[in-house]
Amino acid sequence: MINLQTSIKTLTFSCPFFNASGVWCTSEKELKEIGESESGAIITKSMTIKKRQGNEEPRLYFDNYLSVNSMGLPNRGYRYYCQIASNLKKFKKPLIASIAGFSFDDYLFLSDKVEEKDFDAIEVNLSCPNILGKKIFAYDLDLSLTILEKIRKKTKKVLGVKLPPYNSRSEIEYLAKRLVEVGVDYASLINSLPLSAVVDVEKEKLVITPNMGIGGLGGEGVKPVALAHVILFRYYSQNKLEIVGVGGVKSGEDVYQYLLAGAKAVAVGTALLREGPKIFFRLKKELEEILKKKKISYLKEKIGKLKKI
Ligand code: RRO
Repeated sequence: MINLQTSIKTLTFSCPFFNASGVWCTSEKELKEIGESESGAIITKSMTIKKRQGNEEPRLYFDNYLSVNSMGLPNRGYRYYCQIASNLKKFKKPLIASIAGFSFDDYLFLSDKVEEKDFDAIEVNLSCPNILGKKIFAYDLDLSLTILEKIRKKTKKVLGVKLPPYNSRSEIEYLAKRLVEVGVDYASLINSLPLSAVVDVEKEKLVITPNMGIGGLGGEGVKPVALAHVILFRYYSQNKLEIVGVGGVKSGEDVYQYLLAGAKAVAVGTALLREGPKIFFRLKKELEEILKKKKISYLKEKIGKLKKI
């Protein structure tokens, strides 16, 4: 028997993968389908205070390699997710509330509201790339840290943060150290790559409409960027910050790469859009096959065990 169990603080994942927030997690029906699958956890679409229709369509494109989206935070509002949380507990897997605000106060309000409910963790999404006129919060490092510090003081739940890609080691070093000091338990690395465009050659058009057709990139091209973030955040936090790897996971091999790099689990976005929740069954089989070949019984033993170059 191969044991795929991993954990982040009090969250135990029977399989080291789950849906990336935003994919297959907006309605109760979708969230239940994630619950019924081999996914190791359930995370909601980032919820805002008021329900949102999101940006105009077409706002999502995907193919065999990539996705680009400018969804604009369509979600049912926090009341809906708080109401259905108890119905999702029966799946006996970690239930994570992703929250997204437009101001400092929004984040505090939302974290208070989900605190009272059956969620096991709060993931603070500071990296939505698609709200025109709003900067990505997480590019203001000190503002982000202040938000997280305030939430940390109020919540007993596991606290995570979803971050965007950065382009300097010094920012990552500063953030990784300060996130540990603030008491953030884990970081989900990384949100989609902002400011991306995909052209349809047949139609001679961009594939999505909102925000001049420019949105967040997902898929296999993102994986090397995300892996570098996993490695650097682990290094600069002296392995104290737990990591969920996000970007381009579509096979058991990809999952294994992220775990070697130090992630405790991975979240699946673009490939989940393509295949639906049955993808988790395939990922499990592929991961077990890799471990069998390598004669490893406990996946946990391999976390962070990338060999020196
Ligand atoms: O809804 C979105 O446009 C969106 C969000 Br909140 C996010 O965090 N990442 C993304 O690629 N799209």
